[in-house]
Amino acid sequence: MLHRVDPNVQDVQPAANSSTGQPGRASGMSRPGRVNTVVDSQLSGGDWGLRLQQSNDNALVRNTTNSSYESIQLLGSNGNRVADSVIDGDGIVVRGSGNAIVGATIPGGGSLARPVLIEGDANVLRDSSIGAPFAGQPWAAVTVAGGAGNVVRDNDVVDVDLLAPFPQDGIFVASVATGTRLVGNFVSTFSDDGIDVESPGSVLRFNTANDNGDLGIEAVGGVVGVGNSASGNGNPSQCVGVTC
Ligand SMILES: [Ca+2]
Ligand SMILES: [Ca+2]
Repeated sequence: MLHRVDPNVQDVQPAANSSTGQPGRASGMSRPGRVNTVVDSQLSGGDWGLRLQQSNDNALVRNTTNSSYESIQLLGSNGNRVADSVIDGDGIVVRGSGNAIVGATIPGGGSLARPVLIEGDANVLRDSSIGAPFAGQPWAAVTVAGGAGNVVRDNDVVDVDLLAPFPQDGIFVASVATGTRLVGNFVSTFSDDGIDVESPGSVLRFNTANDNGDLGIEAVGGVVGVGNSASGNGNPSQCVGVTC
């Protein structure tokens, strides 16, 4: 197992090493302007897999994390890149701005956190595969909970079945999030809506939402929609608030 953590970083905190049970190696002081990288690590167990705390412009690449609470946490951390990683367990939380999550596989199904939870501004989630939230909560697979100008683009967001006991959406944009853009996502088989947008001023372009329990896309007034499509959803309207 490769497990490389830059020795000059204190604020990148890996959880307990899966094979040794020892805390991940992280010591020393981060240096202003230095970009730290965590590459090809496999981390399981612990409360989190990788945590960035007030730490900017780092790269987390090709890691596999599986932890019991938020496998990757970006907390007060900006401009970080999470690429080509498997984020199992309880997914990823982004509390910061200008972060990019690209090429992630996020199976979902954890029980303490959402698969993807985004706060802060101008974060991007793209080219990723996201599965179902924990069946026992009314959660979405991808939640934009706040912030301005976040982008969710070209992702596959697919639940395992329609039978969750709580209404669950594929992508949910909260009313307090401003200027969110959802582009080119494929969303299917969630128990409630494929995409549910509660924030006027959001922009939805070329998304596809099929075979969900209620609507393909549910949007409040003031949402801008272009080129979206929906079919096979339980509600014959297919989409509300945007044209499909
Ligand atoms: Ca909904
Ligand atoms: Ca609904």
